[in-house]
Amino acid sequence: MEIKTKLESLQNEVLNKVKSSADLKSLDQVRVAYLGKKGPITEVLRGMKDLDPSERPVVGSLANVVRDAIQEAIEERKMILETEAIHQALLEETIDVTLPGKQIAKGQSHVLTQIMEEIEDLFISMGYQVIEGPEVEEDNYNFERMNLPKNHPARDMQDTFYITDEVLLRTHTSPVQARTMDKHDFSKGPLKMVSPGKVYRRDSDDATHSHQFHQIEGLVVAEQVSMADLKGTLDLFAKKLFGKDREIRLRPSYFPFTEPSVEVDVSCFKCGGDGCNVCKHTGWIEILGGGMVHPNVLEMSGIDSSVYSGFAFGLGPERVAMLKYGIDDIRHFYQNDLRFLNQFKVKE
Ligand code: FA5
Repeated sequence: MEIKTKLESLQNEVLNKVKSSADLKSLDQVRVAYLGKKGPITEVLRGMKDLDPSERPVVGSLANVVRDAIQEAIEERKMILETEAIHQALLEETIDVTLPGKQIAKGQSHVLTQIMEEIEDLFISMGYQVIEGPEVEEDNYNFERMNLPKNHPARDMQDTFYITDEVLLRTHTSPVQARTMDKHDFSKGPLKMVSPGKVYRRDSDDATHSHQFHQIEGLVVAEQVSMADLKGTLDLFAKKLFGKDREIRLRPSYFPFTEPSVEVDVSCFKCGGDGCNVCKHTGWIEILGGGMVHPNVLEMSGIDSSVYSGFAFGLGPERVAMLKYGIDDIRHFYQNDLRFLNQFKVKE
């Protein structure tokens, strides 16, 4: 029974090798070496033909037992090694959630948006609504309802881009006055609104003019609104935007839709009024136009001008930002140069 002993020692040898296989690759090498076509077990089975017929069933069944035992041992070891490999991978691939994350570059509002929001916030805090109007506007609202009938000479100062004879790109935010007055229900209280937005003019672009720019309109209509209310409101506005020591002064002016009309100057925030290059040595800087709403404008919205009165003003946020930050050319706002824009970081 030499073969029997050989098979038994073969089984011990293989089981030891299986046990000591450190990874799946070397385990597979053991499997191929001992159970493969050229392996010793197949060899034993092939040699059976030379055995005595009485020995064949005994050796045959022993060979099968040995092969099954080896196969079983390999499967067991395989499961152990696979589980170990998974544990190892989990350990190596652990994510450290306490590591600092990647810094994502954060954008910010454009300096003009910042200025406009600052102005809107101030008026909201005084009970105003923010109302927007269309940029493609009817000639009727842009001019006629603003007391500028067809052929009025003051239309020349606000030439614009026409879409049809009656539809144009608005030249100012004042048409929102008429649109808002048309809808307002005075039984519910006074009308107080600001209207920010883009406006367009056939102006040549230079350091202080652009063919497309922004305006913020202001309008208050109620009983007994006076010029003193306009002055008080704009005084607060100037102090809030340019510093608490600022003063304003009103100069007579002309707009077809206000009567009387004024240009509003703020005392120079750089020199305090003594005269410098910012205020062109006058001590004052012009910031906006305004006045008392013309009775014709009220009446065209069906408002009784013997009962109601109002004030209105219109300012250019580009000019306000230029003054506030000492910017010398309006075109910087539209060129999207980050070296310029990054100087106006929003305070967190
Ligand atoms: C008006 O547009 C009037 N609608 C303002 C107004 C409203 C007066 C309500 C009375 C009552 P004006 O044309 O002056 O007025 O323009 C107002 C502001 O817009 C100017 O003070 C200036 O800041 C700005 N502005 C005017 N033209 C340009 C331009 N081409 N580029 C940049 N800003 C401009």
